Amino acid sequence: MTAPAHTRTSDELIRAEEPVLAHNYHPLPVVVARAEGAWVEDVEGRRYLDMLAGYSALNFGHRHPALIEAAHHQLDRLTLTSRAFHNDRLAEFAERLARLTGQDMVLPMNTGAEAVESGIKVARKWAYEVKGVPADRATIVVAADNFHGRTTTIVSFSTDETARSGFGPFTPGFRIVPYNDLAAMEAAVDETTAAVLIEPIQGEAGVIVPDDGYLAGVRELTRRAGCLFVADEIQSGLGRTGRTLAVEHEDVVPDVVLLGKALGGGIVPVSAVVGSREVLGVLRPGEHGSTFGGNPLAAAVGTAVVELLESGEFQRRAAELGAVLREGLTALLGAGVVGFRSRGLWAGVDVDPAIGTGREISERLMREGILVKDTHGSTIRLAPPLTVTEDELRSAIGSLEKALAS
Ligand code: IF1
Repeated sequence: MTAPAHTRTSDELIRAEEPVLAHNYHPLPVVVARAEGAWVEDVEGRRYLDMLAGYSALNFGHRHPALIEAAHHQLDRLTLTSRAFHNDRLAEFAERLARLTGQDMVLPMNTGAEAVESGIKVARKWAYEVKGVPADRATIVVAADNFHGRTTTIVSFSTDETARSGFGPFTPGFRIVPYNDLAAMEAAVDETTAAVLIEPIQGEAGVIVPDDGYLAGVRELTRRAGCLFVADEIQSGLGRTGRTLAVEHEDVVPDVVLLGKALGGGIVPVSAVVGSREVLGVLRPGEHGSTFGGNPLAAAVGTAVVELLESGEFQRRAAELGAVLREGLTALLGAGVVGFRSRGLWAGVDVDPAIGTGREISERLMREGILVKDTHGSTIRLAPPLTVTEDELRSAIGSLEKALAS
């Protein structure tokens, strides 16, 4: 007789997963049972400050009251219709998301990878129907060290062998250029190019912030070449960097913006492709779709997320507390931190490899009551909920200092 899950200890639950759960992750040995705001609690009641926030899917903290209220309200009315019928939540979600992002139209999907895949399909169709690229000849220029998701087409243009090898054959039509290199991008764009697809800040690569002027350069280059600028803001967007979208740091408006993660408030998967009418207008009935895309529960939660962002309060908090984070990390340079990149409440911190790997540092931090995730090598990523208080942030930096010294 298997004991009901809620009476098993953390260790028992971790052991129970082993024979039955695919091993596509190597989680830290912590079993979260409940959470609120920036804090999570494990099965035994130990509390941790969540400095990963679901890879930036929990920008508003765990179970933000306004988002939970919107979800509860919708759960008691209607959760799914499919898009074979209209529902009474989708118009408002599309209107307010388009306004928030300064775009004309919205294609609602579910996961980030689906938004990326949909963006690729729309860019290609735009290239054939509007730009006049010959059928099946469209190319898309992407950056080395990109991360856009895990589907076979997306890993086709990954430069991370761990994410790519063993999953071929791969989708053709992608050209890879170094990130933050306008000359290389210029050389790769030609009359077959449908779009340039980049992250305004590369997340998984270690929060790589490009030189000032890079995003504006990509905007100018794509406009001149007559191809689309598609910005993947799935991780960098929705307040994380101190602006609604990271491209706003250079006053750039892409042709297409891909959104996900925090758009679902940490409650349901919600993603979207937002763009100009000229681009998203190429889709006609039956040409693209999704069982859950635009469902009323997702639209209700997504609208509540957009409402939180309309005030600008979370963007301001991320900018102000981002200065505290930057100051705290600067003080650790030479004390175990060999370098860092940050924008708003998002940082990639390079730890001295002699002190330990990113994983070892993450495990030490876990023992200090702080949850983070390593990216590659000895780099850890810090991305707390934008609701984190200044005291919580300062205590996390203090814990990092202790973990580096121990
Ligand atoms: C994992 C990190 C990885 C993303 C950007 C699209 C997607 C993601 C910029 C796809 C997803 C997640 C996936 C998750 C770990 C995390 C991640 F950078 F955020 F840390 F892997 F790089 N564009 N990122 O960051 O969105 O389909 O996952 O909803 O796969 O391990 P998704």
